[in-house]
Amino acid sequence: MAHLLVTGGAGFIGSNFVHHALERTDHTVTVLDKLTYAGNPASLAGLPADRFELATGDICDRGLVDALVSRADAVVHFAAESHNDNSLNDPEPFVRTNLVGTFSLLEAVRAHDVRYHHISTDEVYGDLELDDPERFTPERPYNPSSPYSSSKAGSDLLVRAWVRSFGVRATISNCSNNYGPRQHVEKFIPRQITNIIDGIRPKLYGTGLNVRDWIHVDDHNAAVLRILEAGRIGQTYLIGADGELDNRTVIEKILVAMGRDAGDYEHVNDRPGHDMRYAIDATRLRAELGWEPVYRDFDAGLTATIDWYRANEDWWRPQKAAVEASCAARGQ
Ligand code: NAD
Ligand code: TDX
Repeated sequence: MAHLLVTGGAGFIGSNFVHHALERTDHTVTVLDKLTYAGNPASLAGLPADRFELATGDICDRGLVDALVSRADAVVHFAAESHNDNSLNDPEPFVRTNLVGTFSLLEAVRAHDVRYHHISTDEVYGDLELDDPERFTPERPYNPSSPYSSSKAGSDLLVRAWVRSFGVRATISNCSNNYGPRQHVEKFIPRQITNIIDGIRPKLYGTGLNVRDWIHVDDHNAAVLRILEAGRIGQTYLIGADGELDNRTVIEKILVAMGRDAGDYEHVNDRPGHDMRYAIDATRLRAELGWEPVYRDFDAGLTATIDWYRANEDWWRPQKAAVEASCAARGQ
């Protein structure tokens, strides 16, 4: 049994991680979360009070972080500004939270010699052409495109330096696009599901030929638990489930699953600098740690996700109007 400090645990992936870890292990968990627009305490409702607590605060607060890290056996760092479109509108919080926040955590785990796992994204590698036979591997040079992905790339490099220079016991994982319950409605799949519920036509950026490599959030989190248990210190693990689909296909699948015509969507302005394709080669994770995805049927996972948004309108409704207003301001 261990005590985990989970940053960003009120967000999409972090909250699913906390549920997953409390169900499958006997660990105890403290979540540190600033409860920004993206953090929702309702995502942590119903967790056992004797094994879970929420500390509301900022990962950039060195004193708070030091105190929480000092009583943890391991830190799992999910907290971030996570939305590319927001980073194009206002990069400042991305630099602060993703870079300065990671620095603050690294200094605390260094001071207290606490195991650290750093959650990152495949977007640090930039993008691939549609017809490129290669996929991302851990050896690929970093080449991020957006303020979001460059701030995540910088945070990964801080971790690598703290491992090499100070002997911090850290691992890094870079995962592809997640889907599942409790994802903010600003993101692609929840935005389209909730648009259809609201009688709004789904919105496809640009041509919609851009490819994302989809993985269910529980498969991501099972891999993170496995890395915490058995990952090699200093190692980078890529997490992906061979789920490449173009955005147009995903919108058509959502429409059909919700009983609508597959062509009932509209093209809107493209994202500036829009990455064309991401694709993960997860060989190291599979071979070294024996991880395999459980959710291999995207259509089934998508249907369950649609059901979750239908059943949990109270959870997403308060965010929806603001998201649509900011998309409309960008012609999206
Ligand atoms: P999210 O935006 O849903 O959640 C982020 C959480 O971090 C929120 O609860 C927010 O309140 C909290 N937070 C933000 N700034 C903070 C601060 N300064 N101090 C404390 N808490 C703060 O994000 P997500 O989609 O769950 O992503 C989680 C992590 O996974 C991020 O590091 C992201 O880069 C990474 N990731 C996401 C995906 C994806 O598909 N969503 C894929 C790969 C990697
Ligand atoms: O309304 C939309 N229409 C649309 O066509 C939205 C919101 C998005 N898109 C497109 C843009 C992307 O090609 O869908 C794709 C997915 O978009 P997002 O959900 O914004 O995700 P992406 O930019 O790919 O980044 C996500 O995966 C990697 C997460 O937000 C990141 O945190 C993670 O690192």
